[in-house]
Amino acid sequence: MEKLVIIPTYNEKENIASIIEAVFALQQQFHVLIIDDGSPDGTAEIVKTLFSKYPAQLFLEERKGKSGLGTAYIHGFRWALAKGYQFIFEMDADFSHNPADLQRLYEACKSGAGVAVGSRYVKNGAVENWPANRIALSKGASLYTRLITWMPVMDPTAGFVCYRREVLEAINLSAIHFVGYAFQIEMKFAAWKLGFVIKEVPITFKDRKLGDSKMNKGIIKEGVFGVIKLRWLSLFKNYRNNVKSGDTVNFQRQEIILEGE
Ligand SMILES: Nc1nc2c(ncn2[C@@H]2O[C@H](COP(=O)(O)OP(=O)(O)OP(=O)(O)O)[C@@H](O)[C@H]2O)c(=O)[nH]1
Ligand SMILES: [Mg+2]
Repeated sequence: MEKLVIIPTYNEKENIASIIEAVFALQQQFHVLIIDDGSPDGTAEIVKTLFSKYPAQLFLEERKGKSGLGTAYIHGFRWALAKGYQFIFEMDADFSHNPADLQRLYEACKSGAGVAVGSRYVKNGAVENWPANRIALSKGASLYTRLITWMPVMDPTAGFVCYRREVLEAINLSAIHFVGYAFQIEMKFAAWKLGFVIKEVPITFKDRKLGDSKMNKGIIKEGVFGVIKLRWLSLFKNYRNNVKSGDTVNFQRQEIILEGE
């Protein structure tokens, strides 16, 4: 199996079983890894009840306490690389991302992109049911990130992403600084700085219907200062060299870029 969808969870008991079923109902075959941070609502227990139905496709990593989305994904990336997956996806548990779009992200990476981003802010992308203040915050964050970093990505905070394994191998995951929205920005920034092709695939993002948002002021603050920090590090501290892993993946990277041209 080559495709793994990583879903980080914290108190998602209303969504977790149906999001897992929705991925396994797709025509393309995906494996699913849930990274649960000791959700007090019993999310992990619900995942375990599905093990007997999907013994070879469903996996769970349990961490002790809520440690943030970024570190959950880093944990998942390491797990995925160790198991040999070729295409590694990020997706939320709350149905903001439509599982059917996983196939379109996969196609984009398969046809040459190093990173495929499910994007709200390209032509044919959309946001449904979000209050005006959330849209303003999200669009403002995208504009702000582009102005400061010059990274050519219209939806830099997007959390619906497919990475080719070569991209995750090329990044020194221990050097990633951030855990919230800034984590999503930094992963794309690192991939871009290392020369990978990032392709945006239009998606319709829907507000969660069930469960509570984990968005907070700390996450926004990290984003505001994090973007400036990334720019600073890349201007004066050789960000690219620091975020590059020591592995000999340069050859593979060039191969992907050529494919994407
Ligand atoms: N493992 C883990 N998962 C988390 C943590 N924080 C959030 N998540 C999960 O990450 C995904 C995105 O979190 P959300 O609360 O939906 O954040 P958001 O999409 O930015 O905000 P909303 O649009 O308001 O829902 C969901 O699947 C959450 O359960 C965390 O600290 N650890
Ligand atoms: Mg959400």
